[in-house]
Amino acid sequence: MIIDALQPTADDRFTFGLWTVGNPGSDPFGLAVRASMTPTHIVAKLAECGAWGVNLHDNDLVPFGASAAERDAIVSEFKAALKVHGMVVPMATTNLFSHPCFKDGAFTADDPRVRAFALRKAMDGIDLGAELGAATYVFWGGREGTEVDASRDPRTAIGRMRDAIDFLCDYVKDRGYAMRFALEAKPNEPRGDLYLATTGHMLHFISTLRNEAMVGVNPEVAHETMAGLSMTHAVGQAMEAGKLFHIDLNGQKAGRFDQDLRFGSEDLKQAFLLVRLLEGSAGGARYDGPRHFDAHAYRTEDEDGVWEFARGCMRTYKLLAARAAAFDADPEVQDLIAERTDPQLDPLLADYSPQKAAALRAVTLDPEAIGQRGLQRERLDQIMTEYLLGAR
Ligand code: GLT
Ligand code: MN
Ligand code: MN
Repeated sequence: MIIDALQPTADDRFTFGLWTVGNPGSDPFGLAVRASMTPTHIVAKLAECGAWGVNLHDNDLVPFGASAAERDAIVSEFKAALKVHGMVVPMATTNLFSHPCFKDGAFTADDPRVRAFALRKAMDGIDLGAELGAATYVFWGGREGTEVDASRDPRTAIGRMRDAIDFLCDYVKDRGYAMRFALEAKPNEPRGDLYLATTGHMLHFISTLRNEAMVGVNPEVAHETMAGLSMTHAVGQAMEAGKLFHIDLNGQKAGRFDQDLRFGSEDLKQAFLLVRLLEGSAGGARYDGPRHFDAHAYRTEDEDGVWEFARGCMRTYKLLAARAAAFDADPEVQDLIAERTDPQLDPLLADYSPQKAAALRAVTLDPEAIGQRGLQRERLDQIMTEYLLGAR
């Protein structure tokens, strides 16, 4: 039997949201181009494509305003489908952006009734996530921003955000759920400016929480790229801090609206470097969480195109992982990126002491000679390009 090395397996931990493959293609200028699919149909088709799991917002599964009995019936039908198709729900989240009551924020809204409703909705969503076995709960504050900064002191907004996240952390602990939170940043859209605009903003915000240990980040390729930043650097900082709890993979051109395109469909080099980092092929620790594709098919597609899109995300990830492994196993690459060590200098460069400061001052250093040295980055980057193009 020939095993297709690109066929996804459960070990790949590939996931899609109900809202991603289920996206009917409507946009601010046009109507839906695809019929909506039931959650159970999506589960069956994702399983067929080789995905490991499916993620959801509360209202992707249970319509807003459903009665308790309706909710329970929907959830038990969904759980049955998960079981039949061997799928898991690793992540859940709350829709705190669609309903008109959230038009000026949810957790950061000025009206205490809105904040109360948002907390209640999030608690219900957490219960739903726990029931489905989700170990990660995402918070994307789509409406947590403003167009009219005169209306709210940003410090007030941040403080309210902190109160809400800490409140919900305590709720999770009180309920005894094995669940961690992952906060997702975005610079703008749908608001003019969102508070907590980048993964870097989020990492600092998390350090101010009472429940810091159970909160990490969910960086998204499109959102960091919209901010003109390097996703690879954002993810690297999160990993170094032990805070990469989840990740949203997709494709995005800089300087545009949130495109949420198929993973790897734009900026292949950035995608390669990101996968290389996540897979640890350059030597660092490997990310062991879900690889979630927060993306949707082009508006040109019918349902077949949607599954082509889903398979494409996973296939490209695996191709990039294989290309990164080959790149990092190449002796020429290893030679070019070999760490330079210096037994005399290295111990002096961390953990200050007056003796080390004095020793540093005594070392002979020749900045002119150092400045003349070529670093062969052209060679390294060209080799990477050739791996990406299949020439090596
Ligand atoms: C929405 C958003 C995504 C978030 C989802 C989680 S909702 O689709 O564009 O980036 O990850 O709330
Ligand atoms: Mn996202
Ligand atoms: Mn996005």
